[in-house]
Amino acid sequence: MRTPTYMILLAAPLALAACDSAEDASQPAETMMADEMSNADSMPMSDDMPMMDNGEVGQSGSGEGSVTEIDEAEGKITIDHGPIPAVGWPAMTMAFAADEESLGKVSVGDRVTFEFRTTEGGGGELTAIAKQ
Ligand SMILES: [Cu+2]
Repeated sequence: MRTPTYMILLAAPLALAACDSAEDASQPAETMMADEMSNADSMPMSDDMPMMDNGEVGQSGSGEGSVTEIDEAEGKITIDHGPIPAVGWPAMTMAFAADEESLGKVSVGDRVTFEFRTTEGGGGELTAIAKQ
């Protein structure tokens, strides 16, 4: 898929400190680096409600946890998951948007590994899930 986000997060402050557009970076790349930069500034690693104000959308992450609830009508799988540093999430129980394929792969109580994309409002959308 895409380049790991943390590489960009680490590179962005250095690139900016080295003074703007010395390189022939394309416009989309510059825009993306600016976005990642502002996210790094506001990354709430230890806030009590980190999912509410982390507005970065489309970041990829992976984690593991236990399925606590499956809502087929709403297309959601709730997972009690461990910390996911790649997106700045602590351990928590949350509902992920899930397509039919993901919904059919797991049951309540399963230990799972999963991959996801962040969505608006600090949510996540599963892109892969499998029983451990
Ligand atoms: Cu979470």
